[in-house]
Amino acid sequence: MANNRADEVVSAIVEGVRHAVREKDVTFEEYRAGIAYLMKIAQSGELPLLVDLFLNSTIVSNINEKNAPGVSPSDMEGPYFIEDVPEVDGQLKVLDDDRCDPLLLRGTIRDQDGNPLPGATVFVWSSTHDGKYGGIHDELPKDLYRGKLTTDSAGRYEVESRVPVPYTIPNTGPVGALLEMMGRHTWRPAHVHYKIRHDGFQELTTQVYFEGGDYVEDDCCEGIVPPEFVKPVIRENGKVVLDVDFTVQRAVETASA
Ligand code: MBD
Ligand code: FE
Repeated sequence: MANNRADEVVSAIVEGVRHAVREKDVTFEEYRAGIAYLMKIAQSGELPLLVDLFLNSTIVSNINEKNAPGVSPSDMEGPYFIEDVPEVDGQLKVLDDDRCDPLLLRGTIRDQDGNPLPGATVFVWSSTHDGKYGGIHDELPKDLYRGKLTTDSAGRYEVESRVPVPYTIPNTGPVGALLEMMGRHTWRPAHVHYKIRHDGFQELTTQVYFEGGDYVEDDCCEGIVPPEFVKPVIRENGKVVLDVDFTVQRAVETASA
């Protein structure tokens, strides 16, 4: 059976590309070079990076436009989320030689009415100081700066990691070559990724940043950077504390006959 949605979306994408080809009078040589580039991207494994770089923030804007009042803003998932990660309790695995300060991630997950949500799942992940993600790059272990937490009876989560730093997205492959050709940099601000799940609620994927940090306002991924998730650097007993509460939205009931 024909899929109307597929036809609608793909036709609109093709129309958008056609518009660009006409407007920029793209030559046949450029068109062939574009195809060769896409082949190279696919072979390099950087296809998710390329697409997220240009489009993840647009998907996120669509989501945020539909948020009910008070619901936390979404931000890019990025290419490095891993579903299958161990449950952690209190401490994420960090690199032995990590000279960054300890970072305490903590906060409360709530519904739209402010009720705390016990038993919610909170995925957190962040990169090494040189922009590598556990389970993705350089055969780093999957649970390096990455884990899955469950909120306690008061809807709270808490785990220790390390303060992330700004870093360049992978820039030695075809994505880096393209950005360089375009005269654009490859830096992302320091960030921590979160994904929150709870039965009966919409999944929330977002990121938290540091106030005054480099590239917060000049993200190579044209990030969303929700203002409420740009947090001051607060220290407590030698640890930086990111105290972040999230409000998730009840799932829309699907109409039944
Ligand atoms: C990242 O680490 C990231 O978070 C995003 C959104 C894109 C590329 C690399
Ligand atoms: Fe990231």
